[in-house]
Amino acid sequence: TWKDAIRGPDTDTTSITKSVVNHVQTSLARQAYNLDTSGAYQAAALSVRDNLILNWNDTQLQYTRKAPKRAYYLSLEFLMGRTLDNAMLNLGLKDNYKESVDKLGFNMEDLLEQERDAALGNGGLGRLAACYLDSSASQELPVWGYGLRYRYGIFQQLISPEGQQLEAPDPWLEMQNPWELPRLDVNYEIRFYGQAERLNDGTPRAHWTGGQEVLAVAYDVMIPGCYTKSTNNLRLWESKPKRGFDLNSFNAGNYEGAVGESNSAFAITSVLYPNDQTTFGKELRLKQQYFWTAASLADMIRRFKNLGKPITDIPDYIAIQLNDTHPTLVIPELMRILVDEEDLDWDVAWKITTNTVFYTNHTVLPEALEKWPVPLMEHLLPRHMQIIFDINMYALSHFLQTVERKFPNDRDRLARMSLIEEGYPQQVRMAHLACIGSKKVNGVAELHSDLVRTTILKDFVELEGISKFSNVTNGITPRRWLDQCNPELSALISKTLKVDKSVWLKDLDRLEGLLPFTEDAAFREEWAAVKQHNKERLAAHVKATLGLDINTHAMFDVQIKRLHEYKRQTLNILGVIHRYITLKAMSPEERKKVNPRVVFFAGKAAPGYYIAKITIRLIVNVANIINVDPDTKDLLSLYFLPDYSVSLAEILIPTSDISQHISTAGTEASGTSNMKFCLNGGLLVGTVDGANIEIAESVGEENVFFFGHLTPAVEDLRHEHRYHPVPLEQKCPALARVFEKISSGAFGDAGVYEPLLATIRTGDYYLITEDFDSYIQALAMVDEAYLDRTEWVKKSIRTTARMGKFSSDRCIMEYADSYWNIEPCPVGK
Ligand code: 26Q
Repeated sequence: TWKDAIRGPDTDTTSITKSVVNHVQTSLARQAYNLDTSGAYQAAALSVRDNLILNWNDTQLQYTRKAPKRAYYLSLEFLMGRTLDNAMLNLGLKDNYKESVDKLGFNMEDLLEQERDAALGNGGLGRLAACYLDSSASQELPVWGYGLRYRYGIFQQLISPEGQQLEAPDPWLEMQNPWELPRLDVNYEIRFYGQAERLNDGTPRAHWTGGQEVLAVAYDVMIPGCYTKSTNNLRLWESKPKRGFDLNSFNAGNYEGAVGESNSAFAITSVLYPNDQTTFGKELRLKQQYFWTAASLADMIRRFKNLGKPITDIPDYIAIQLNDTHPTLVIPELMRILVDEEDLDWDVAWKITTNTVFYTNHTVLPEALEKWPVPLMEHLLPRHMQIIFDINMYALSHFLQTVERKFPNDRDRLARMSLIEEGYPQQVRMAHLACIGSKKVNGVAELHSDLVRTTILKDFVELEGISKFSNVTNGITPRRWLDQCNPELSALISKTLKVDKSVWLKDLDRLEGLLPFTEDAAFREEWAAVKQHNKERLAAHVKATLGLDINTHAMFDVQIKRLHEYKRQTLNILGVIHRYITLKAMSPEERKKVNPRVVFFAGKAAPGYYIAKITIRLIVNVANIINVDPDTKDLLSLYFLPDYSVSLAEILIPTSDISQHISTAGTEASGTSNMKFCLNGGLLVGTVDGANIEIAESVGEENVFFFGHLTPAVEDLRHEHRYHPVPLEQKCPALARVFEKISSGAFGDAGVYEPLLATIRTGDYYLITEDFDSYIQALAMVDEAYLDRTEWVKKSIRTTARMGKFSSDRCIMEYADSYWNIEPCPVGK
């Protein structure tokens, strides 16, 4: 069985206990008799790690021996969360470890709480990368991740009593990290600045010299597959100064200068940028991008060269997936290596490059498309800037011929498609570079991929043909997002299906087997009891961490995601105020008929995102008022839970009755938490956007609460707002009453919120006023549906049962088959 295959010989409870105690005494150099919880966590983690290392070694040896084509997932973000629980579950050893830890006098739950999240990401894009690693290993695919080992992850969010977000650093490596293996011997020199001189010898070659050189050092994070020996690698690079024999700096006596340079080398991987969905021309960010792509590519090429194949075989052995445009420099860097170092013809190099690289787009918001000023790029990466200009000319001359033939005299088209946007300064359009440098381009949900094809990359589709542009709808790993975060539901599913979870967790369509049980009253009771228990688990957590009492007998209504105007947390909080006003106007008799509701928000705002921070203030101050209002507090309460993280999501998601995914239509590329909620039996309130659409197709539209305008209407409505503005009182009286309430000072100094309200009153780019009425209606339908609890639980069961499509195993197999052309490479076969 898989158990014997993936476990070492010493994985019975007695051996595990021995191993843990041994780690306490040797690795930690502590006495076993006065161990604290933190020490017990460290020792258990080290013991689990021993298993991972053995599997990792066997897996990597197998890859070396079989030399399969490999895929490399390049992502500046990997939002991993905690590892211990996930590793024990994937190894099938959690019960044994629990027993051992018990014997040693500790509680496993307490141990797990000791681990800090690895929060090397902002949100969806980073968590997607983490889910894809889990699925790649679980599917036994030869896939590695490449990223940066930030010394500081996403900032820790503190909320002041007045609702101000404060940011504190996240020094997650302060305690030792048992999940990484430093590979100090695996390192590469990375150059910045300097001069690039073309040889002008009839070849496209150039010499790039001078400037600053820093060292990239590898740290390997083991990624265990679920119920398989396959354990993949996530290689994270750390920057440090190159300490060579630079006689000049010795002779000059410039010791402080040398130390200064070392500081700037360390700076490259010091911190994750906390901005998402916005571009800004920070030099250090561009330095991070090049440092990481250059080190990763050097590593791949060194591994490829060990195979002894001709360099032109690269596309047969390597597929590189770009997680958004952040790693786009891999394209000019690969061209530089092939042209300058391998002395290949430009055309040959370009062919290799465009057969190796694949690009996933995650946004169509214009302000989020990455652009870099040409002067900055020229200064930092002079050779790459030359290559980008050359690609542009080369591509343009091809374009020119084709475009001239297809679209005679269309100069606008060439200007639109150029890699360089004219202006002061000129800017490099990274999405265009990623597109023309890639074999395939994909979006992350059907609607989004359509928008990519018809808006931002329309011209490229017309030129290169539609088949290069396709879709891979996002997914989530059911291991973390069901088995790990909701063990009771997982157990209930296995019991009901009479199928071991080792089967259905890797074949998620099996959940459909739950459908007949919707008619089983006893099963429904159990289903509802799990949800109730999860609410109580959250309530206990909130009590312990924030000292607040939550009514666990209410409907739980959750919106947790990065704060963004397009995600419209404002719509939600304005809706809460509307509900509050409505409740206040009711008689005590009427109120008795109302079902209590608890609304949860969580999410971080980028530190410089002024409007998003005001939204948090509004939420917190509304909570401060309504949670103590004796007329309504039993019927409506509101919480903003600070410092949203993967670990907090794991507690919150299994509690939801409904969750909100209410972006303006056409703005949310996919969303992935929508999938997590549905997999755990929560229903969606959402707009017709991103993956909400496909979720509804799968679970049945009767089980989703849709509202709002559709994507095709959005542009016209915006146009109307700009050119024929209608006063709010006329446009949306219900919302006008909410604004009046806020302006009356009901939630503190109204002036604080004015800039936020103004964005809605004038312009209303995200169409709050257009969707407000139908939003309120949708929430009323939720209330009504919730009255029939039997029917509600049926909806919940059906939703979970039909979520099979959204397993990230499906996504990763699509990438493997239709993009990368790689196959499973199981260990020991
Ligand atoms: C870019 C340049 C400079 C600095 C930062 C950035 C940057 C960083 C992070 C830009 C974007 C991001 C993150 C984007 C993101 O998380 N997008 C989300 O990706 C998910 C996975 O595909 C989708 O489900 C979400 O819809 C999408 O918003």
